[in-house]
Amino acid sequence: MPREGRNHLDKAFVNNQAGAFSSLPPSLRAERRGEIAVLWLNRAQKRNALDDPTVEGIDAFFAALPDDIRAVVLAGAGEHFSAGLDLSELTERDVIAGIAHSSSWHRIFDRIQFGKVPVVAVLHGAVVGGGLELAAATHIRVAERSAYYALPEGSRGIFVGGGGSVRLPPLIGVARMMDMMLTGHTLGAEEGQAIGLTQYLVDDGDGLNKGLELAQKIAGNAPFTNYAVMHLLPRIARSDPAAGLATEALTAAIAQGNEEAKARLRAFLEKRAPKVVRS
Ligand code: 1HE
Repeated sequence: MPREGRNHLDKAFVNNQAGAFSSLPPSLRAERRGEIAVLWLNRAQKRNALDDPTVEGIDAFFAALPDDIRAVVLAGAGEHFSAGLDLSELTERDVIAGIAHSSSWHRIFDRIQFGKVPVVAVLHGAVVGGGLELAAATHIRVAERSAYYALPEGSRGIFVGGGGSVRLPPLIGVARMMDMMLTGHTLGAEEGQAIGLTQYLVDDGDGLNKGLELAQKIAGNAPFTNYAVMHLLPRIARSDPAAGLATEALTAAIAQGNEEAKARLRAFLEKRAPKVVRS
């Protein structure tokens, strides 16, 4: 699909309509696909640079996500996913204002990572600075081959401020992050896929469909399992092993005691549920 066509994909565009999504700034656009919400960074003329209204709009979108939405796809309009922080907003901030700004990104990106439903990011073109930090707060990352990743903070005289120093090392490693920040080294889509930054790599133009397909699968899971994967798995993984195993045992017990789990297990045993298929 031509990139320009992506802005006009869905005639059922429901942004800002009653009962749908929160009111959004023009730099964002939301649409509903059944149980899936698609949130577009919609500021292509500025390469989806993240200015304050956009980041606050992301906050509002995730804060007021309708209860029947089971997964979100996050994508960028135009040629790039996001050029990161809007650099034109930086010049006037003093230290205290800078701390408040970074803290607000932390709160908002936490709302994505530890929110109501899993988020699938579809990445293409530049995924830079705060754009990469935003992608790191999502749960599944799909890259199109055009995607590349950069942390140009070093050359700009700034530092990551959207949680990158916490979320990126587990994905790409401290050494690689240091290299990207110190030398401006960029990672290509294939490299990002090889190191596990993205879970899927697809051809240019196929990212949205792949993201929607994955979101649909996620939406079909038991809500408690999705919750536990989002909220408990990353915390268990970071905890000491004894506490982690105790939390895992509790989580497993809660999950299997759930009526939905019992119904799903019965469906498999009675041959009404699909088998595992090799993907
Ligand atoms: C911007 C921004 C931006 C583009 N803030 N306005 N991020 C960066 O250091 C990346 C800076 N951007 C770029 O390197 C390039 O724009 C791209 C490689 C992403 C795309 O290049 P290209 O040739 O497609 O676009 P362009 O011609 O450079 O930019 C088009 C317009 O977008 C232009 O404005 P115009 O008014 O002249 O048309 C650019 O000024 C504008 N634009 N990127 C503001 N980032 C929480 S801390 C996070 C810290 C960071 O994110 S640091 C990384 C900052």
